[in-house]
Amino acid sequence: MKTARKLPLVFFAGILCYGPVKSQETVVTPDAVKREFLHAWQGYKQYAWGHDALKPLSKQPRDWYKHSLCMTPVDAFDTMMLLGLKKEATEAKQLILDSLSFDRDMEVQTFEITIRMLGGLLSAYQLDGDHRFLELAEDLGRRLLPEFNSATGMPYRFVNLKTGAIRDSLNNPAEIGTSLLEFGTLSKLTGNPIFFQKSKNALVQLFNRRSKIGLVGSVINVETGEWVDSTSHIGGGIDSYYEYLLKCAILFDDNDCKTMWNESIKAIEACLADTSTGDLWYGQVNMVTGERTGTSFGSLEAFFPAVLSLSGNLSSAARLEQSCFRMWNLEGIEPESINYKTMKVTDGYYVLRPEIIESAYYLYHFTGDSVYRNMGKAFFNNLVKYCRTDVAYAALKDVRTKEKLDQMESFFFAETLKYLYLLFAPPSAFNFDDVIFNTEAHPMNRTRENH
Ligand code: DMJ
Repeated sequence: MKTARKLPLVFFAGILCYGPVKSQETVVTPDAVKREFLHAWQGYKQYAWGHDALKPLSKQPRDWYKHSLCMTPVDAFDTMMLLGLKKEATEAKQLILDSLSFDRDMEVQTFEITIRMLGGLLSAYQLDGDHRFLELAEDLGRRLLPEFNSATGMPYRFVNLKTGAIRDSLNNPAEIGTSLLEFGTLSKLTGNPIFFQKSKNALVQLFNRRSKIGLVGSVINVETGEWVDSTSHIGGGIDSYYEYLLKCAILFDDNDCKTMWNESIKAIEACLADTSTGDLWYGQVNMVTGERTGTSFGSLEAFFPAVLSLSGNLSSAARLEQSCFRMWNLEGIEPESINYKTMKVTDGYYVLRPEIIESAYYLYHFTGDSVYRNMGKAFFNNLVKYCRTDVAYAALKDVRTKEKLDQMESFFFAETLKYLYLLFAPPSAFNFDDVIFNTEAHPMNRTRENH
């Protein structure tokens, strides 16, 4: 008893999660990931059922807008299917079909609703087959369409789901260029080409406004087509624009997207890649002059090894993932950003982001190298150690102090735990080549048929 009282809480968490544990070095199994998923889902069920998310410290529900959009169940559903959690998938499905409605007089952020909700509903339909998922997706897709009614065809950031009123013409490449996987799949499944056309046009319009050296900036006015911020990078606000160029080329066998990706990656490698420290990083430059303006890198940029490996560039992917892992190990868990020249944390926030795990999964898939499962062991153990609460998982206010925040984003279920599970699952458990994951880890089928 004396010894037991001195043991940190994480020891008891360990016993509950995996049975008696030896240490933080415990082997991670797919079942261990599943148990953590169930732990967090149980918390959502008990304290936030029917709402968008659970606040894991206060144990209160959180809704993004006036009415809940069942964001956590929609985002989590396909992970439950992949993990074989049938009972949980059935209860989530019932909740979604009973209570989710988009006929609401409220303004939503088109990017977030597209990647989490539209992506989640489409993959739910493709995995489960229930037509009501597709009906919800189509209804949502139609309500989002007014976002493209700008003079350039690039989307506004917000749209009212009932009235179609749009707002905010200052948008960024990620929010402009991250909808074609979802809108294109919706066109494929409904037979209505409008979704694909509007979304692809937005992507092309954005690409056409690249600078002479092939880069995009951080903020553009979608009415005038003028750049408002010319900082170029691969991080938040631009990241998934590049991801979708490559993924749409593959999913839709689309030659325009292929050309746009090929041109873009050349510019990224020529201007943004930085090996001046001996490691590979991608920093900030001016989109017009190519002059370096910053040496910041963070948890969002860690998506890039996955994209590089999907494009076939495994050596840069592997090198960058090693840099990302160094970032993770600075404080034992990953910060929002560091200065890679000084290797100091510049923003200590950690919101349970998945990107570094996603990249480890892609690299493990393509190389079979156990180094990525070893990284995964650190990701999993550190998440359990620093972010687990009595009822779920919590973000960290600062990785340097490990102080928790009352926040558990739905992408923790959709992405973080899904990629962790897939990293440790036997390769036969999931056929990677059959799908393209959207940026929220919702798998879109690569079949040509309408399902
Ligand atoms: C997710 O919503 C998506 O992965 C998006 O592309 C970036 N941000 C979060 C996860 O960090």
